[in-house]
Amino acid sequence: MMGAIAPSGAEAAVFSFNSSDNGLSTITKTVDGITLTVSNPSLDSNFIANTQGLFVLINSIGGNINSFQLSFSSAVQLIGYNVGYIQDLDGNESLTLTAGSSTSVENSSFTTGARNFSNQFTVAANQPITVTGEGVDFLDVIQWSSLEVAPAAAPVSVPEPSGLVGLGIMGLGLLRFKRQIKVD
Ligand SMILES: [Ca+2]
Ligand SMILES: [Ca+2]
Repeated sequence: MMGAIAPSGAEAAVFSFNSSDNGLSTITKTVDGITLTVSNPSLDSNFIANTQGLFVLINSIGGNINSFQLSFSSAVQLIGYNVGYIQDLDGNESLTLTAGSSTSVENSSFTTGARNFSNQFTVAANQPITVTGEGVDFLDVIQWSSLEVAPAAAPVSVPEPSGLVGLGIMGLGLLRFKRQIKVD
């Protein structure tokens, strides 16, 4: 386990993947009060996992895993992951994590061991993160043996004055509606 201290200073939570996750359509794990949900694998609706971790990218006869989703029960900052196993990679693989306007692109080359996310972005509670793999060719495998996040304050969203604008438009709409009633 990495057990690293996150940049924010908060103690990181490490979620481990192993054989117990094999065949599940949705994986849930709770560490330090944070529940991780891993869902929507793009292969027969089920994840594949073994002692070396969760297959996050795989080419197999049954189909490819090249996308799935992550979410957390509270706001977290993505820290890193441990690659438990790789197989037959060609150097064209990437994993892209996307949540709203935040993106982290994990580019080749992949090696086993600990790695920080290239962009350690923060997500809100239950905000889905889509993980999409590219460059999935013959026999390619990337497995995560663990995933590390840190508790975070909810991502700051810039308040927009659109509420007022919306009210103004609604007001205009009401005026038009009233005028139409008068005309009719
Ligand atoms: Ca490849
Ligand atoms: Ca290959």
